Amino acid sequence: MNWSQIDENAKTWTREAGERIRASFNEKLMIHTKTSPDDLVTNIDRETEQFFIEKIRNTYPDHQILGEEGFGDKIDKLDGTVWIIDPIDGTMNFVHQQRNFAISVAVYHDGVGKIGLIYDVVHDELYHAKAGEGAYLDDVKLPPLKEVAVEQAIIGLNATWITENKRIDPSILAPLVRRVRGTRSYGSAALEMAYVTTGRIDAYITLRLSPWDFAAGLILVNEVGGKVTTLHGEELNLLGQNSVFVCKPGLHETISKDYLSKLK
Ligand code: 2AM
Ligand code: CA
Ligand code: CA
Ligand code: CA
Repeated sequence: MNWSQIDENAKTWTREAGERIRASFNEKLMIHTKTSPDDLVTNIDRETEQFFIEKIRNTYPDHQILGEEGFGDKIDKLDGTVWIIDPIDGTMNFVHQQRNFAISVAVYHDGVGKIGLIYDVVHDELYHAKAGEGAYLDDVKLPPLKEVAVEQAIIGLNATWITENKRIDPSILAPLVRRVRGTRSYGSAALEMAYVTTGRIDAYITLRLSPWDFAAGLILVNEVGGKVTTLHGEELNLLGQNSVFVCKPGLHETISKDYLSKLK
């Protein structure tokens, strides 16, 4: 398997997809809702996923593709080479703000992460990693993450999770919010994982993501020594939905012990 060639192709196609998305800003968007009024999809999400699928099928007919918008394959195991793609992560931001969204592309082989790309389309910034070779922002290699005290940490967290909701007792994370230096919510899981990779935030906690939301971020964060698990500390399942806890080393253990151990 020529992983350098796959990596080069993945980067080229991702930048090209980004260029098409930037060009679409001048056109009228078609916006639809999916599972709820807040769950949006546009013609550009769909067209971008189809763009990747055509490229991958033409070049690598034996690879499998798992994409959010469903134009890829129905996958129930991770055997062989699998591309996991979120054509636009942060669709609500894309629609409302025309910024704070990303393309997320990951390539796994027999369940092992090989290539992770997160492309901040508007800033033309590509976060990328090849397993075992470190993580980069464009041409700059990112240093290993350093430990930080809870009191000095900024965590990525949506306010939903400290108000009444279906997934977590708000009294578990509220005391953490009071103790940390600050919280942020960017509305793109992929970008939040890229921000943990660069150290702009120290952790990211969320209650329900799908494989395409975290597949690339998981590879990036691992390359700089960060830890990615469910809120219960388990390995993420790339074939289903997960709670996701992304963290600097050390801080992961502290937050797990002091707060997440209270989870049922
Ligand atoms: P998306 O924009 O690709 O749908 C928003 O907080 C983050 O959660 C985004 O990364 C978003 O990805 C993701 N997300 C996952 N499931 C979602 C859902 N059902 N509705 C809205 N956002 C969802
Ligand atoms: Ca979506
Ligand atoms: Ca997503
Ligand atoms: Ca998406």
